Formats: sequence, C-alpha cells, structure tokens
Amino acid sequence: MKTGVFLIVILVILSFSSCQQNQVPLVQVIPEPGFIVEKNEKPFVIGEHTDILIPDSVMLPAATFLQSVLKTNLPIIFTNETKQKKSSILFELDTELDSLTNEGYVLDISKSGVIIRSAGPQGLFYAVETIRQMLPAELETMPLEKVILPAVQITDKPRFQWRGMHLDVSRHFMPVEFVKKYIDYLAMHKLNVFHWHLVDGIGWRIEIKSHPELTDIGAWRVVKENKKPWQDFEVWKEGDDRQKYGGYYTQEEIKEVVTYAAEHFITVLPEIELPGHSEVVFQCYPDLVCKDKNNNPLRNTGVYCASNPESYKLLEEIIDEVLCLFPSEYIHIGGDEVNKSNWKVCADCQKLMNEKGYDADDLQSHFVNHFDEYLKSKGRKLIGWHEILEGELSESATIMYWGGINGVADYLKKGHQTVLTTGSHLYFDHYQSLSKHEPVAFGGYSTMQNVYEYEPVPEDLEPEFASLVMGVQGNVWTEYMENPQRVEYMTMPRMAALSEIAWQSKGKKDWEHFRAKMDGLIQHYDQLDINYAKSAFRPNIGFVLNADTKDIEVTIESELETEIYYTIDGTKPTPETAVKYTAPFSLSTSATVNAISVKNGNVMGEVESADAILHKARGAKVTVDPEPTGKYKANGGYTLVDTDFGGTKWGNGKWLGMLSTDFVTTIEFDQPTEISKIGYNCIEETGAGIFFPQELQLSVSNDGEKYVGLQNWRSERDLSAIRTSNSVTRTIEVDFETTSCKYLKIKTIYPRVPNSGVFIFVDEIIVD
Ligand code: NAG
Repeated sequence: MKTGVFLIVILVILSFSSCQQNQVPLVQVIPEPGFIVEKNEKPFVIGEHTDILIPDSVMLPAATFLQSVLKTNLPIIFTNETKQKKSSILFELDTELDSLTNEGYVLDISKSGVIIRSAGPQGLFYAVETIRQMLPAELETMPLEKVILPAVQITDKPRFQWRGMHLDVSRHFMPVEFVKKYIDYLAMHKLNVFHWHLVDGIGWRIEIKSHPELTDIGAWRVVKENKKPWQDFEVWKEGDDRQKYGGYYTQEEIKEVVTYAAEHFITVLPEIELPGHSEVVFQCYPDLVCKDKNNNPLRNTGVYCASNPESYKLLEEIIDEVLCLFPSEYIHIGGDEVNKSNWKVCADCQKLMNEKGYDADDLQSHFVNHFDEYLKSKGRKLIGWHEILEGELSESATIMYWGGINGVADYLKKGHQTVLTTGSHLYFDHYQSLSKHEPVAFGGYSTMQNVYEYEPVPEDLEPEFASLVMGVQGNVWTEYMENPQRVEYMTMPRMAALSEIAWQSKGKKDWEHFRAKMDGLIQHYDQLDINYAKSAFRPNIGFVLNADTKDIEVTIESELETEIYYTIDGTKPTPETAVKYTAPFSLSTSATVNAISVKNGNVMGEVESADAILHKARGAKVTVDPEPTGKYKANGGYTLVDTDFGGTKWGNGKWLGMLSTDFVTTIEFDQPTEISKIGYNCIEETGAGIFFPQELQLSVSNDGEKYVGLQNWRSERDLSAIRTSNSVTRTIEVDFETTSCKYLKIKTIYPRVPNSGVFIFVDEIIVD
C-alpha cells in the first residue's frame, strides 16, 4: 500500500516537473547533483525562529559551516529528536544511507523546514555546499534580509573517491593564506584531495628540522635580471645582498594547513620528489651527487645517487618528519622525468647494477621500491607519477598518470590503482583559449569545454581495468604562475569543469546545462573576489569562406554564455555603440572584426580582433607537393586560401606542417588574375623544431606547364643564433611587378639545421 502511494507521489512530481520543462531549473549547482525532484510546494523561508538541530557533535562542522553560509546567528541546538520541528534545519546521520557513501547526502527542503541526511559528516558538509550555491551570491559577503530555499529533494553522491587538485609551490612559493583560500575553493567544488607539490628542483618549501639546510639554502634563490625566477637559478646564501626570492612553510604552518583542510574534509597529499627533480637538494648537500670512477662528483642533474646509502638515509629522515605532519594514507614520492645519465657513469651505481643485473630503469625501481617498503612499514601507501612503472614496480604502488588521453588505457592495463591527471586535459598550466591576450603559459591547450567533456574511463576498457581508476585531479605547475592571482586565473573556472567530471555519474553530462549553470557560480566567484580567467567568455571570431559567393561568413561565439558586441570599421566596440551579435553575417570586402563579450554588465577580458582578408586567391584550387606530414594536414591545400588564419598555436589543427622537406604549393586561379604581392604566413618555435622558411621561389604560368620565374625571397638570418621557446608568427611579404597568371607556384625551401629535423608550418597564403 505504502509503495503504491509513493509511486503516485513520484508520478505526480514527475508530471509536474515535465510541465515545467521550459522553466529555469530551481537548482543550478556545480557539480551537478545526482537526482533533483522539484516539489510543487512553497519554498522554505529561513527566519528568526529557525533553529539548526544536531543530534551529535560530529555534525558540528557542517552546522557551523551552514551558519557561516547563511550569515546569521541561527542557534545550533543539540537534540535527541529525530523528527523535524517546524521551521528547523535538522542534520541527521543515517547509517542506512550507506549506499550513498560518507560523501553522499539527501537534502530535503519543504515549506516547513529542511532535513539533511548522510551516512557521514562529510556528506552533511557537501549538502551545505549545495545549499550555498542555491542561495544568492551576495550572501557570500553580507547577510540578506530574507533567505529562501526552494522546495526540492536532492539525492547526491560522488562518482569518484579521489577528486583532487594539485599545487606546485616549488617553482613559485605561495603564502599560507593563499593555500588556505585554495582549500576553500576545492571544498566549494566538492573536491577532497589537495596534492601539495612541496619540493622540486628549484625550491624546497617544507621545514625539515633534522636538515635545516634544505630550507636555509634550498628555499631561496637569487632573482636574475631578465629571467623568470625559475630559470637558470642560483641559490641565495646568508650575506648575499642580491634580491632573493622564495619562502617555505614551517612545520607549525603545515599543521595549520592540514587541520584547516581536514575541517573542509580535504586530505592533504604531500609530495617529496625522488629520485629526480631535486637539484636544490644537491645545492644543499653537494657531496651526495653521484661520483665518477676517480671519486669526482658528477654534474648536479637533480637525481639522488641510487647506490649511496646516504641518499636513502636523508630521504628516510625527511619522510619521518613528513609522516608526523601529514596523516594521509598516501604519500607521493614523485618519480617523474628521472634523468638517469649519472647512474650510467657513477662508479658505485654501475657496481650495484652489475651485481644485481639491473639496467637504469631497474635501478629506478630499486630506489622507488625501497620507499614503497619504507612507507608500508610505517602504515602508509606510496603513490607516484606514472614513470615509476619503468622497471619492476611493486604491485601495491599506486600511479598518478599524467600522459595524454590516448595512453590512459595502456597504463590502466598495467594493473595498478590509478589517479588520472591526464596531461591533455587536466593540466591547468596549459593555455585555456587561443587569444593573443592570454598570459604566457607552459604550453598545451585545454579549454573549459575540453576539461568538461573529458571522460576519464576509456570506452571499451574491460571492467577489471576500468575499476582501477580511483579518480581525477587537475595539476597546477607554477613555472609561469608567479603569484596567487595567476594561480586563480589558471585554475578557475576550469576547476568547476573538473568537479563535474569527478562528481557526476558517467554519461550524464550536458554542456548546455553546464554553460547556463556557470552564470550562477561566477557570481559567487565575483563576490569572493577570485581572479578567475575570462578565457571561456572571450569572443572567438571564426571565418568560413563561402565557396560560391567567395564572401566570408563570420561567426562570433564564446564557450560560456555571454552577450557579444562587434564592429567592422576598426573602432573599439562598446555595448552602447557596437552591434550586438545575434547570428553569423557575411563580409564581401576586407575588414577588421573587433568583438567584446559582456556578462552581467561587465566586459569580460580584452577586445578580440581578426582580419577578414578577401584576397585574390581565396577559395582557389591549391595543391601541396609532397603532402603535409603526419597529423599536420589540416584541410589540405585549401587550408592555405580559406581565409581562416592558423592563429597562434601550431598544434591547433589549422596549420599545414612539412617535416624536413622542400615543398611546392601551386595555386590555380579561376581565371587569369593580376597579382603583385603575396603574404606567406608561418609560425616558428625552434624549441619544438619549427622554423621559418629559408627561401621562397615564386613562378607563374598560364597553362600549368610552362612556368616563368617571378621573384625569390631569402632569409639572411644566422640560424645558430635563433632560440624561441614560445611560438612566433610572421607574414613574409614578397612584392613583385604586376603580372597576370592562372597558376602561381611557390617553392618553399626549409633551413638546413645541423643534426635536427626541421618543420615548416604554413597557413594562409595571401595573394593580391
Ligand atoms: C612535466 C613535469 C613537471 C612540469 C610540468 C609542466 C609532471 C609530472 N612533470 O614536465 O615538473 O612542471 O610537466 O607542465 O608533470
């Protein structure tokens, strides 16, 4: 009987909510809750007589958090009553809700009050985070006269147990106050692991009482003129009067952070890098570097000597102190990018390798496994970057995978518990838009939408391997993040997209719904004064050539919802003076399109510009011989005359790339055409083996067979002096006497760089 009534209620509710389909949902929360039932009932008004009822002190953290969210002094009353009193907010621990896990909760709001239930205090806390996002953002900073909660029932629980964010405080030190703020942000997004990358080659940030040199020397470096502080570093020593940069956390501060995190149900995972990424350790203890056969120290490559007992002793002493500070089950031991060159020449390492029949990978495992055993003996577990799988790794070790999306399945098949910090999507030191206004970042490219759409468990992966995915994490390497503001810029709002992957059940993503929900969340960010990136709001100007009319169709869109205003007369757009973009439009003459995005009355980011160039070769037939290399084929020869320029990233799929070959581009006009110049657009990043052309040889023809030389262009640059680690674009302009032709041939000669493959990347070729 009861079940029957229950079913009818559900049906009524479902039919009621389906009538409401076109209305804005009452609950817009990130990450998306599991089930939301909107009740056909008046909302709950929190008033003077509202009490917060808790049967047990374990609910106190969630209850006090609710007080601070509501900015009221609602009394917290201890009660044995499990029934809800009128106008109360009742917290309940309900072990029968085990199926929800300790992190899940049921939030039941009716007009007479609120009941919050979970199997553990963490779930109660998350229910309050949900309430926080259901309330007006202004409440983040000031009390409101009337606080109303819609009548809904939410049943929610996370998909993954590990929902992490990492922060590298070695490359750039971040003050304790900011670390706590960062923890607040994690909690707000229902993330539960803070991976604290405390040490790396460039700076040691954790006080180790038995080895004070690590921070006395290792926490400070000299700021060099014209250098980022992390480049070409030199340690600072007492008495040096040059400007120093750095800092470290005392053990008291670390305890404070760990406690603060625990209050937010966040585990702090400390990372002590070994055996690599440790240059600074050997600046402190030069004697620990590997030695050659004459006992002379080798170069400091940042790698511990795997045969020296002192390496193990030092690390054990460090780890002992780390274990006293961090209660986390896992300890991260790094293990990435180990430069094994010293081991191959170190006399003692060679001896050890010969004795044991090891190669260099085995020696790495020998080192890592030692600490796996050590941590086990102390009741903890080891986790490390995926390179610790090189060699024979202990089966119990857990992996943090940071390769690209295509390698995930292979790593999971190796059979270890794994946290996915997939480099192609979850590296928040990578660029988040293609705008030239983005601050310099490490490289890479992963937009808000790329993060959101990332599905961590590969399709078709056998369940036994899929179940090894413990969760996901965003990594924040700070080589290019000099201060907290920059960290906020790179992590927010991508952290919101990460939280959806981490929390929401598989297959329930809905990008349009997420876009709409972000409106609410950014209002909270604004109130909290977070320096979040405007990248996902930037207007992206796209050109598509209409093959028939040869006009350019212009689209202007932003990833997240905004109002867009544009001009085509070169003036700066403002909401008052510019045209509001509503649909794609056509251009039949060249123009500069300038656009801005506006959200809640605020201009988001800079003016974005793009030149629509309706040149004479647009839409012509183009062949490229030989064909472009590998994946750098874009849309074939047509790419070069489609009026859509390659942009600032050579890997964005818009560029044609040719590896170590001269090549010929032939443009066939519809009819004989008078031309007098070309603009050849190319990109260079010599660090990635990409160079500008050495020479362009132009010739023309009217029958496509007999060609007459027209003009050559040659670079006079000294190649040995060229070093660019960031991409630079350039238009090579070649002018010549006006000539009429049906075919234009451009032979591109690549620069012969000794001992190196050379890529040429070319996109639009403008002909006028
Ligand atoms: C890798 C390094 C890291 C560096 C980062 C930049 C890992 C596990 N290792 O080269 O030290 O800061 O990428 O994206 O990411």
